[in-house]
Amino acid sequence: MKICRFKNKTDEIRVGLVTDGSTVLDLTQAGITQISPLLEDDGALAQLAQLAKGSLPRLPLAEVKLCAPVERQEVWAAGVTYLRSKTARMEESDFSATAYDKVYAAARPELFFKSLPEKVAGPGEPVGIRRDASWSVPEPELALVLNSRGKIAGHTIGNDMSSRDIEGENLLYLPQAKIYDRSCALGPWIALGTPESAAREWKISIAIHRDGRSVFAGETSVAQIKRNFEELAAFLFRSQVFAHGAILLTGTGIVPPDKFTLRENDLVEIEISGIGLLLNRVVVV
Ligand code: DO4
Ligand code: MG
Repeated sequence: MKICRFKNKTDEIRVGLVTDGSTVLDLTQAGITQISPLLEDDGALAQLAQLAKGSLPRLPLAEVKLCAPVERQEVWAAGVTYLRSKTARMEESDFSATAYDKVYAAARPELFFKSLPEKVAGPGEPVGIRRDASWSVPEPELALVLNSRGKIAGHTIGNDMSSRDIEGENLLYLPQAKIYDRSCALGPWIALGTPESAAREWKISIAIHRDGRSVFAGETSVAQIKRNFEELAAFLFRSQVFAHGAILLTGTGIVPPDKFTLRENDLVEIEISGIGLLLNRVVVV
């Protein structure tokens, strides 16, 4: 079951249920004006199944503007959770290679703050590359949608846009490589209620187009993530309260070749088989 935030013709934000690939059921008409209470409620799936059978207004998906599926949740990210991410980062910086090697094997994962909710780019909105970076890449990642109790209530697609030259120069520059305008995209919606065992069967793929032709494509599988999701969520919630819940990106397993860097106007398409497709164009910020 997939829930989304969308804008109707009068630009009001609404909450919707994506009932098939092409229709949105307007849940706002049933008094559901935010996604967060649904994430808190263990009975949400049953409630939504009931509403899906009712007579709420249905809108064609193609006619609504989807918004990032985040309200007041902070966005965090896990790093070096795939072997591919570890080796790419060790090659990118001899200076920090040991740190990446150690964190991959350590009991405590790498977790870093990624974005305030209001700074997240939604489906169809631009993602940014820094004007002072020379090596910029998208990082296609499965995102866990956690409620205030740290429970995984759903999953969405995340893009952890990164400046590899800045990160590679010195590990202490990581926040600048990771956090800047439009460096985080989420969407197109939240898939609710998928157990980890089923989500681990999903494939993650990325396609980057430039001037109408493909310049990079890659695929990985969620099963390649070294750590389990409960473990990542539990570390995030250690000694920290998230009253509105949190979004946790689970790391990237797809790294373009070293000669590849994003350019303005590139189109980034990220697909996760059990969720959908997130599409964003690149701007220089
Ligand atoms: O340590 C740097 C960031 C790692 C990361 O973002 C990833 O592995 O996805
Ligand atoms: Mg990442």
